[in-house]
Amino acid sequence: MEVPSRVVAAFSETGRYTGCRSLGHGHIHDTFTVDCESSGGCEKFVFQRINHQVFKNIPSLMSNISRICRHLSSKAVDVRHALELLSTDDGCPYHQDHEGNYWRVYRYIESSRTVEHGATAAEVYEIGRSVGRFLRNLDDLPGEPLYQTIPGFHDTLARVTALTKAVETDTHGRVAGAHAELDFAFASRPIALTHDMLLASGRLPVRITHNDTKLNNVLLDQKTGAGLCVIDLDTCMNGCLLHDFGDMVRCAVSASAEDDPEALQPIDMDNFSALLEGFVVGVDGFMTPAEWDGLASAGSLMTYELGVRFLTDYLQGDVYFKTHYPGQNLVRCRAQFSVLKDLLALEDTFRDIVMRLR
Ligand code: GN1
Ligand code: MG
Repeated sequence: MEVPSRVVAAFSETGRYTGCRSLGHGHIHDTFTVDCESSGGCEKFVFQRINHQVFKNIPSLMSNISRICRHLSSKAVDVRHALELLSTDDGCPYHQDHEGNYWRVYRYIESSRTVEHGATAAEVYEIGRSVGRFLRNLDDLPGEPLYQTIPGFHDTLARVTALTKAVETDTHGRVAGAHAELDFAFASRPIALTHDMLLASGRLPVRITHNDTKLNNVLLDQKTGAGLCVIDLDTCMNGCLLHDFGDMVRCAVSASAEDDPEALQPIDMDNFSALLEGFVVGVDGFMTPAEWDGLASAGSLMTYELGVRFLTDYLQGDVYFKTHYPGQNLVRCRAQFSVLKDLLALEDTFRDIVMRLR
């Protein structure tokens, strides 16, 4: 698939379309880099066809993202520290093509790279610092609260309820082949309950959070490795800081790919420490005591939640996450649960590391 030239033409600022490649490994949208030529020379843009099954209200979604980009760029000390969203000629931050698809465009951030898995301590430090800075910079976003793009996105208990429903309906006859994973998922429900009680206690502040902080959603400088910019802003909305920290822990401490059928790599404690140090520098003093208390178990929570989501999608016939082979969502679930077992066994050690830094 390519970006149709009529779509590129809708954003006339880009110039004349000369080439296109697919970009990244996202599970939701279709992403491309597009080369264009204008009197100013050649320039690269990132075009995304937005998944409007997942994000149903595109105008509200894109209004969130425009506000966030403008706010972050007003604070950025370097143009590469904030995404620049382009508008169509009539000033709209997205374009709907004749097939009903929605498209948006960012200026490509030059000399940047992402890490998929197997990150070094230096890389996770920079990723932690970038996400911390991102949260801090969004703390004073002016205006109305952001639109909730996916309500209940990190309501882990509701995710477990959705799994229960998927088991009851068993629309694809897959429950029989997933007993071990289902038993583990339901036996681990206290992880979700504990966090739910903490949230309900009101001790955790509601902040603007990113909600999808896997490693490859942070761009690093190709040469220096410095953290540049947090991308993939669709799920930015009111949330809990621990979800952002926890999702980074999930990816930073295991060298395995998200669908590694073995996922036997040992948990990397140095990466946990580096991630935490970077994050603490980035948020620069704004964490509350309850947030500090939750850091050690945040990785388990997010790993559990994602395992449950992959398992639910597997049972429902792979309708949400893109898959590249049959059974991939079950393999992803197993990999998450394998990492989760290791994380749970190490929570006291994580707690000691957090205490030392605190
Ligand atoms: C999806 O779009 P992408 O690939 O960055 C998902 C995240 C999951 C992640 C797992 C909107 O993120 O919640 O953690 O896959 N995003 C959405 O790889 O559901
Ligand atoms: Mg992404």
